[in-house]
Amino acid sequence: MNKAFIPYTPHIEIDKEEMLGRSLQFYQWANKRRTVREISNQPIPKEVIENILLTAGTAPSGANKQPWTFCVVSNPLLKEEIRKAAEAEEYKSYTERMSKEWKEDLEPLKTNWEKPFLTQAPYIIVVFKRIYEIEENKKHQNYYVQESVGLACGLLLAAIHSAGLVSVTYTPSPMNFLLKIFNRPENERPFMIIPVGFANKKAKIPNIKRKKINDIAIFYE
Ligand code: IYR
Repeated sequence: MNKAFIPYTPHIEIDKEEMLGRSLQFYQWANKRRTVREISNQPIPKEVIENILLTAGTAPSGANKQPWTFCVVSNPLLKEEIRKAAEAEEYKSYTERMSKEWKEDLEPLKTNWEKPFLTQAPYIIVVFKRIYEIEENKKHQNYYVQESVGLACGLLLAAIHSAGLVSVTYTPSPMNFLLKIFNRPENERPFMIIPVGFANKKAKIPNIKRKKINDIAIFYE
C-alpha cells in the first residue's frame, strides 16, 4: 500500500448560490429513487453493472480495507437456485418466524414469500461482507465492516438510480443458503441481495411518504 500523501483538489469550485441549487437538485433526484419489486427481464449492459460496482467501491471503509465482495449473477440457472432457496426461507419466515407486529408493519408494502425479482432481473448482486482478511494463511482484522458495507450498498443504490435502473434491497433471513450456493471463503458472510434491472412497465409501488426535515434532524445552533 502506498503510504504517501498527495494534494487534495476539490472536484468543483462553486459559489453559494450554485451550491444551494445543486444540493436541492441532488435531493430532488435522490427523492425519486424508489424500491421497485417488479423488475423486467430486459437485458442491461454488463459495463453498466461494472460502473455501478466501481461506484459502490468508492465508499469509505474502516482503515480503507474495502471489506466487500460483490457476486454478480446473470446465469439463469444460478438465479433459479437462489430464488428457490430464498423462497424456502421466506415461506418459513412468513408462516412461522415473523412476529405479528412485523407482518403488520410490512402490510403497506404487500410483500410475501414469493420473490420473482430473483429470476426476472437481468443481474442479481449478492453482496458479501469480509469480516477479516486472509493473507499468507494469516488472519488480518477489518474494521467497521457493517458500516463500511452498508455505505457501499448505499452508493450502489444511488448508482443504479443514476443509470435509470431500479433495485430492491433484499435481505432474506437467515442468509446461510448463500454461503452454500456461492461457496465463498470462510472470511465472507452474506450481507444483502440487490437485484438490478428496468422497472416493469406496469410496476406498482406503495404510496408511502418520507419523513420531513424536522422529523429526521435536530439542529444545535
Ligand atoms: N425479508 C422479507 C421480509 C421483509 C422485511 C423487511 I424489515 C422489509 O422492509 C421487507 C420485507 C421479504 O423480503 O419479504
